[in-house]
Amino acid sequence: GTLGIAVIGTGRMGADHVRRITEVISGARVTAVADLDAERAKQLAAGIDGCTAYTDPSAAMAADDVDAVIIASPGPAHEAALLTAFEHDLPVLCEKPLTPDAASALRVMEAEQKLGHRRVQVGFMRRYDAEYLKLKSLLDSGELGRPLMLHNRHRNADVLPYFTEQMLINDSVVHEMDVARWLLNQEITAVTVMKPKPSGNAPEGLSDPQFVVFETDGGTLVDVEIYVNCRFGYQVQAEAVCENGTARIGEAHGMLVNTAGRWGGSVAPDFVERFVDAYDREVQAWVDATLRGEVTGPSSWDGYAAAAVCEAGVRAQAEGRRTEVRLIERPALYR
Ligand code: ISE
Repeated sequence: GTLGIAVIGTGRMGADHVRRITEVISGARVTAVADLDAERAKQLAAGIDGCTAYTDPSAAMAADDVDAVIIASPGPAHEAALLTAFEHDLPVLCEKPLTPDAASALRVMEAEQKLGHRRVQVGFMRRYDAEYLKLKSLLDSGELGRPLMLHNRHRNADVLPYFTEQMLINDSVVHEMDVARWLLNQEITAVTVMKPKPSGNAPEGLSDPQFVVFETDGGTLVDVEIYVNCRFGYQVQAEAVCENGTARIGEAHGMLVNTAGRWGGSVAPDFVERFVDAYDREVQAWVDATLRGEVTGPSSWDGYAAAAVCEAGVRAQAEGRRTEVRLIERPALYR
């Protein structure tokens, strides 16, 4: 059959998921959109056959033609939307972060465990990016030996004026937290944040770029250069340094042009373009799993672990010192 999906939040990400489900993904259609901005929701719904606009996410999730939910509202609104989805026992693809802090993520995990089965896939879409998948299978093969260090560079051309220091961690570096855990099959045990003299591109009060270091329970050292006003484009790169070799992704992308004594390629302008295939693969995988009655990909545990590391990261950033991460015992449902 065809999955009827409610998309909660019709901002940049939500609207792009509506486009993706309508134009790219097979096996699903958008039957509901919900946003506090009634006008924006109505506009979006108007362009889709059989789609109803709501302002209240609970009303959208209660609708008969809704079989599954994508939560793409701002992070602080995720907990309420997730608990409502659980009330209707609906499968959920929840955009990162699952929730912005460990305590709320724990409440979500508690509620999901009460259902007795997983319901959540978290939107850590880099796990569906072709290059990250290649890197993961190379590391998993053991061909290069044990990973010693993982270098990451995460650059945005620019960010919206309301972007805060905390969002550097919670909204941006959160991806490297998940990618490090996933690539290495290790948990992050401590975070340190260092800050160079801010770029002249950074708005007043935003220390940008920053250098974040994770220690892990497997002894691998992970570093992240986060620079969200680099101006030249959106660039995400990673390099694993192992005992017997290294592997690097995020280098040249697409076409290489030679002309008039010059050669070069282009840099994506933003994450929607750079990771378009990863988002498509992530949502298609979620729809296919849901149609099979399964839940796959990053779980609420992964969302909780990232939230706990984010909390430690924001503390390390504010206090300027190494901050340890404490996780609860991993519940059976997520092993
Ligand atoms: C944004 O929310 C994302 O998820 C992007 O992947 C990240 O690069 C960007 O910095 C975030 O603001």
